[in-house]
Amino acid sequence: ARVVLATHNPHKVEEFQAIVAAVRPDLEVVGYDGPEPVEDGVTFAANALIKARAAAIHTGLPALADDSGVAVDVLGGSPGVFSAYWAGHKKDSTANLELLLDQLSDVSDPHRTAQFVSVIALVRPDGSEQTVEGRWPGRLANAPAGPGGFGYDPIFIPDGQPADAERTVGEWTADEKNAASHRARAFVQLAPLLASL
Ligand code: ITT
Repeated sequence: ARVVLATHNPHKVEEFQAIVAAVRPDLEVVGYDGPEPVEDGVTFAANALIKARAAAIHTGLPALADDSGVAVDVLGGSPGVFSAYWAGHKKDSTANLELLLDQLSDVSDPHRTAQFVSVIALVRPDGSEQTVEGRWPGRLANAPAGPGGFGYDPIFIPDGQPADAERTVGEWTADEKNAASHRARAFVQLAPLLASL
């Protein structure tokens, strides 16, 4: 079976290919370079559906789209759906994470909790739609660390690590991230819905 992945973010493409290969190796994921719709939803689910619908209509294939971000508890869930543009209209990951660190400069460790959130939408050519959500709890570091991943990975410390050896996702390998991430947690829930494709 084939699905089109409606994203223009090459890091997401790479992560999806690894996650799908581990969970549904028979599924062929094809890229999408069609027009980018306006993402004006106020929820991850709304934006994921906007992107997946556009790709399903454009290609005639079942389409998947991920809308994701980081939700910081002390900021009431922001940046949330605004994660890609937190520091302005340009998608500048360094500026985004520096602004977020600035905003949290007075917030000490026990209060720096956050979650990565991924909502994946599946839109079939017959118009049927489903969404699943994965959350990855953790907290924000005081300074970026590590060369890996993308976006906010260098400042996100996932829960569940040994206290004396905590690393940001920027310091994790791609395999480690793809086995644990919000995106992987969402995809695991999606896998049964893809059984009929
Ligand atoms: P598409 O809309 O084309 O898929 P995008 O990067 O613009 O690509 P989003 O609108 O969903 O995607 O924005 C997600 C932003 O949230 C992304 O740019 C990162 O800043 C952040 N983000 C999402 N997943 C992340 C991850 O796994 N690691 C670090 N940051 C992440």
